[in-house]
Amino acid sequence: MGDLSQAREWLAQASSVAALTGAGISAESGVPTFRGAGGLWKNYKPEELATPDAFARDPRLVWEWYDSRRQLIAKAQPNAAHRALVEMEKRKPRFTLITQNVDGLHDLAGSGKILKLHGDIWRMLCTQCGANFPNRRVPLPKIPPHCACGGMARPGVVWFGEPLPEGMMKEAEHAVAAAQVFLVIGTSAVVYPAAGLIPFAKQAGAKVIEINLEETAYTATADCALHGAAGDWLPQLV
Ligand code: BV8
Ligand code: ZN
Repeated sequence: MGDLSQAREWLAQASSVAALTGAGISAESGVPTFRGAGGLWKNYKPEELATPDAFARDPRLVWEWYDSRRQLIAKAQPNAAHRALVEMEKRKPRFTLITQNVDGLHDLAGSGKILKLHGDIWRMLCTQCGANFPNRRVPLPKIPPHCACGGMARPGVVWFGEPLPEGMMKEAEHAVAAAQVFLVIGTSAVVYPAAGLIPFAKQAGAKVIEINLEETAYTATADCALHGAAGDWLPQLV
């Protein structure tokens, strides 16, 4: 399983590093995780609301959920874990941050190269003209919000059942294949194809270091599993 000193050694020797983050890295910033105890949306499961069908059926309800998340995220600051990854990016010749999160905290922390597998809660897509535009209004003055063309806008995120942005997984796979170390931070590793990057990294020969509060399906195959908070472990790793 290895431990902190082993992980630090692998990381120190690596010239190319990739990292996959999930909701757990933003937990210490006060942003509730998807499946954790403080569950994002009490009455509904994210898998029921974060879908095209839910939006087609009740755009107002889905937008009320996203607006409440935007209001919460707007008050959140990056934490020591986000900042440790910014530091790592500065020190490594090659560093690629791959995130499942849509909260924008990696951008706020100062990360440069970020592959946003699941989109961005601070962007909107027009259902009519297809425009993809930033919108940081909190709270939204009108729900559902509309595009300048008059069309109804949807959140700029990838819902369940929707494909990831074109070429995104290919770019993530290239980064993982080139990495000597693959950090997997704060993800329950249940959402695909994102979670598929973990076995992909193993097969590509990278050392997989998992940092999580709980065991996941990939803890056993990790080269090193650091059990605990990302905000505690990551600064010790850098
Ligand atoms: C697709 C954006 C195909 C929206 C999100 C059956 C089996 C396998 C797969 C499927 C299946 N049925 C359907 C699928 C596919 C589906 C999927 O994987 N479903 C899962 C639920 C089974 N995937 C999809 O639909 C994807 N698309 O497959 O398209 C396709 C191809 C071509 C053409 C058409 C279609 C799209 C998936 C993207 C969904 N969108 N988010 C939004 O945010 O509103 S996913 C959502 O879950 C978030 O992005 C979130 O990040 C992500 C994953 O969750 P985690 O980040 O891991 O968060 P979670 O709460 O689960 O875990 C947090 C972890 O952190 C925990 O382990 C906790 O212990 C730990 N933690 C907590 N605090 C800390 C900590 N760790 C460290 N420190 C701490 N302080
Ligand atoms: Zn439009």
